[in-house]
Amino acid sequence: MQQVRPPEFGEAWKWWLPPHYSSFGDEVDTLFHWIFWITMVTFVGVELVMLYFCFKYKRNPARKATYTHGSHSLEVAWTIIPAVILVALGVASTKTWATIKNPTDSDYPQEFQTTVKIVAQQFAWNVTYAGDDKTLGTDDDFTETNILNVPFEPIDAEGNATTEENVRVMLTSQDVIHSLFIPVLRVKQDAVPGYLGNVWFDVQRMTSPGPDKKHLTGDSRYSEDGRTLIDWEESYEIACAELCGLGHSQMRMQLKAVPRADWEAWSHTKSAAAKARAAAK
Ligand SMILES: [Cu+2]
Repeated sequence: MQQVRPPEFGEAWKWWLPPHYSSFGDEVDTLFHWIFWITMVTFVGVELVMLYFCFKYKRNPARKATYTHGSHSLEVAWTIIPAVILVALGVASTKTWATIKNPTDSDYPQEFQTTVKIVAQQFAWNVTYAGDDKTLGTDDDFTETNILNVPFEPIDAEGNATTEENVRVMLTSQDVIHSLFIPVLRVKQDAVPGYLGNVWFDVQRMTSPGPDKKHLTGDSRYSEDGRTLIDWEESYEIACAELCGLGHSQMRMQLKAVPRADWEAWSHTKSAAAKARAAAK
C-alpha cells in the first residue's frame, strides 16, 4: 500500500514554512532558512547599533560638532563581509539550483513519467494532459481548467522514492506574465507569453481521498457562482504569484496527487471522451 508521509516541519529551527512534499523541498527550505537567519541577525544587529548611536549622540547643546572623514578599515570590512556571505550563499545554492533547473545535472530526472502543458491566462490555468498515447498535440489530449491531477510518488521509510513519478510541466502564457506557485512543492516558475518554459516536480504525499473516497472528481467542486468550494476533498493550493491584473487573486488551481492506477483510470476516461469528440467532428 502507498505510504503517506505525515506533514513534516523539519527541524525545530524551520518553524515558519508549510510542510513540503517534493524531493527537493528540504534543500530549498535549508537555503531559505540560512538566508533568513543571516538576514535576521544582521537586521537586528544594525538596528540595535543605530538605536545606540541615536541615544548616544542625541542633541546636546554643550557638545560641539566635529568633522570626520570616515573610517577606511570599517568601510573595507562592511564591504568584504557581505560580499563573502553573498558568494558563500551563491556557492551553497548551486547544487539545489542545478537539481531543479539544469538538465545536465546528475539529480535532474532522467525520465518524466508524466508531462502536461499549462497555458496561463487572465485569470485561469489551462492544463492539457497527453491522454492515452502519452503524446501532447494529438486527438486524445484533453484540457482541464484549474485542475492539476498527477500521480504521486510513493516513498519508503527513509524517504526514498520506491517508484519514480516525475512530472514535467511545459509552461507558457497566452497574455501577460503569470507565475506558477506551488507552495507545498517549493515550486515557483514564471509563465511567459511566447516562451515555453520547463519545470518539474514530484509529489511525495498523496492527497487524501475525502469523505466520498474518490480521488479525482474535478467537475462539481465549486458552487454556481464559482466561489464556494463544495467538494472538501483535500488538495494542494496552486496560486499565481505574479500580479497579472484585476482577477489575480482568484487565479488559483488545485493540485491532487493520487495513486498511478487511479490517475490512469481518470486520464483514460477523459482521453477517450476527447477522442470521441474529435472523431465526431
Ligand atoms: Cu496571474
